[in-house]
Amino acid sequence: MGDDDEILLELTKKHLNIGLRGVPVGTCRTSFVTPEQGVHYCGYPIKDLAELRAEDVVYLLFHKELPTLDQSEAFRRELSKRGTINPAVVDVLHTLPIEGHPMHWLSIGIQTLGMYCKEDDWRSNALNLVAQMPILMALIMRIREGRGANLEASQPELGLIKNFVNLLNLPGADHEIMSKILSTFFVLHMDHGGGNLSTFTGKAVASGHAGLHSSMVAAMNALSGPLHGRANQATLEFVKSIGTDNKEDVEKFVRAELMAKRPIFGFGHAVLRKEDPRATIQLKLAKELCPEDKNIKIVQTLNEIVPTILSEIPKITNPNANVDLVSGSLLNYIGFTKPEYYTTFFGWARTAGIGAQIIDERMVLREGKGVPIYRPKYIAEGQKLRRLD
Ligand code: NMX
Ligand code: MLT
Repeated sequence: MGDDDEILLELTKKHLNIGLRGVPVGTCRTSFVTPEQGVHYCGYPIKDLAELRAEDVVYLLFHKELPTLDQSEAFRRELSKRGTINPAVVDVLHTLPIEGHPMHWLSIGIQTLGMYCKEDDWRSNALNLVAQMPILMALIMRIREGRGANLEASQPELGLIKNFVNLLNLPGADHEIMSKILSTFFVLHMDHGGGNLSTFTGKAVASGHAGLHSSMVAAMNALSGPLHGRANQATLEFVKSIGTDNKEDVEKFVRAELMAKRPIFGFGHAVLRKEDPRATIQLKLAKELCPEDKNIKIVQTLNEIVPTILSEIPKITNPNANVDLVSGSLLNYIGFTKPEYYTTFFGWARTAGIGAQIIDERMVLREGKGVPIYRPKYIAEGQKLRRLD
C-alpha cells in the first residue's frame, strides 16, 4: 500500500453527528495541536514563541520559517505599507447600532474592507487584512464608546500592536503594559491547527471561491459563539459574578452552574487533554504583572478547584483550563473593562492564522491546485423513499 492509501481512521457510525471530532479532513501547514502539549506553530511549541514580536510570528505562519533580521524588517515595512483603510469604512461603522455585539461590528467592518479591496489575490488580501485590523479594531472601540474616529492619527510604521494602542489611546492606560499583554495575547491566539471551528469555517467558505474577506467574516461569525471564541467574554462575566476568591464560595458557585446545566467557561477542549499551554503562559504573565488583581485571584482559585470538580463528571474528556480562562482578566487589568470586546481581540489575532491557512488551501495544497469545494457526506436519517400518489 502506498503512502496515499494509508488508513488514518476506520469510519463507523459512531463517527457520525459528533462534529467531525477526530476525523481527518485535510493537511495543515501552519500549526498542529497535540493533546498533551497544545499548539505548535510550524513545529515550534507556543511557549517558545509567546514573547516574540507579533509580526515575526505572522511571518512564520505565512512563510513557515521565522524571519531573519532583514526579513523581519522588510516584512514590517510591507505590513506598514498595507496598513491603510478607506475612510468610507468609518462612515459605515457610524451607522451600526450600539446594541450590536462588537463581533458583529467586526464582521461588518471586515466585509466593508472587502468591498473596497480591488485586488483579486488571496495572499495580498490576507496580508492587507492583517495590516488593517489594528486600525479597524481601534475605530470600532472608539466609535462605539463615543470617542470619535481618528483615522488620521494612524501610524502603521509603529507596528501592529503599538499603532492600535496609540490609536485607541484609552484614558488612564499604561501603554507599555498594554502593549506587552496584547502582544502576548496576539501571538497565543493567532492559530490553533486546521480544525477549530472558525478556521474550518473560513476555509470551507473560501473553498467555494468566496473572497478572502467574505471567508474571514464567516470565520469571525463562527468564532463569536460562546463555546468557541466568545468563551473569553463569558469567562470574565462568570468571574465577575463569582466576586470572591474564597474556595468554598467558588466551589458552591461552580457546582450551582453545573446543576443548572450551564458550561464552566474557560475549561475543557475538543483536542487538548492537559492544561492548555496558552492558559499556563497567561497565568504566569498574570502572576508577574498583576498577582493582586481581584479577577486574577478568582481565576487562580477556579484553576485550583474546577479540574477536580469536572473530573467527577465522566462525560467530560478534558477538565483542564483552556485559552479563555485567563485572557479576559488580563484584558480587564489593562483597561478593557467591557467583556463584550474580548472576542474581537481573539478574532483580530486569528485573522493571521486563518488568512495563512486559506492561502495554503487555495494556492499551495495539491501542487498549487488548491483544495476543491468542501462537500462532506451526510447519511440520510428518518427518510424513507416516498412517492406522491
Ligand atoms: N463545562 C460543562 N460541561 C462541559 C464542559 C465544561 N467546561 N466541557 C465539556 N462539557 C460537556 C459537554 O458539553 C458535553 O456534554 P454533552 O455530552 O451533554 O453534550 C460533554 O461534556 C463532553 O464534552 P467533551 O467531549 O469533553 O468536549 P467537546 O469537545 O464536546 O467540547 C468545549 C469542547 C470547549 C466546547 C467544551 O469543553 C465547553 O463547552 N467548554 C466551556 C466553554 C469554553 O470554555 N469554550 C472555549 C474553548 C476554547 N476556544 O476558545 O474555542
Ligand atoms: C481555538 O483556539 O480555536 C480553540 O482552542 C478551539 C479549538 O482548537 O478547537
